[in-house]
Amino acid sequence: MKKVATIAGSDATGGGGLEADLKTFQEFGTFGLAAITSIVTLDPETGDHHLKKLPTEWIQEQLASIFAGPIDAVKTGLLPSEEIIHVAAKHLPKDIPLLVDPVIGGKGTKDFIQNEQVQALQKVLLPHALITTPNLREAGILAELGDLTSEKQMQQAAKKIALLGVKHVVIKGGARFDDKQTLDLHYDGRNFYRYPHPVIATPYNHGAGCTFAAAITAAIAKNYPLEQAIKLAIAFVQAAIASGEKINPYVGHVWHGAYTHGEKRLEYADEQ
Ligand code: PXL
Repeated sequence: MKKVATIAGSDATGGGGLEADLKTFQEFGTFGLAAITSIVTLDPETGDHHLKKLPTEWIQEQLASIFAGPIDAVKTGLLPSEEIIHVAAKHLPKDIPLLVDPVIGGKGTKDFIQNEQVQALQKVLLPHALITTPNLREAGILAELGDLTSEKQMQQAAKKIALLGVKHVVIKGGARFDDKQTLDLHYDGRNFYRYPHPVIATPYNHGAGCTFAAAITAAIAKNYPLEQAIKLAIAFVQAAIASGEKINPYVGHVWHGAYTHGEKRLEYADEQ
């Protein structure tokens, strides 16, 4: 069985972060391992998110545990300090496909990382990555181009990000400049590949970005060619968004099980 590892924050409410990663890895029939960098909690009184970073030594020990055996692909998510980014870069074996999901903020959260951490991602981690999957906003920040408002600007951002050393840039279009139709854009250092698809209208889409990145990582571990991995990840996330669930008064999450279990799901048992 393929082994897939994530180095990410815990989203206590279970939609994004390493919860999304592990659930997605499982759905892909892979074995998931995880190192927790931080914990994101939700204040039930206000809906505010709070971030708690774990001590670097604890992260180091988790990384040593993960890489005690062979791993087929690795994903990084929220790495909330420069020190943590350095530790991750140092302990990641260089011969394993690495996907860097450059988590800067979450939906409805304040930014988790600031300029110094963005610089560390650019200099320390992205040069070792096979793939990075920024959303539109993260792509604008990583490329230092500000808000991206057109496909042309997405292309410019992808080119600038590729200059950091990462081989494939996949920008997640989301619903930021068109609420009906969205575009995921892949740049491999030479050509652009377009993946247009309809936006699914629902407020319950927290965790979509993490899930997309985790799906690509698991597919890469299973030796899917990247184009197939991206197509499969889009279908997987579309199913997850279509089955989104309200989880608390503030937020609703994608359901990571939808693609594989959607039709077989025992709705009746849920109602008991
Ligand atoms: O979806 C971005 C994200 C990533 N990682 C963690 C999160 C979130 C969003 O809330 O909590 C840990």
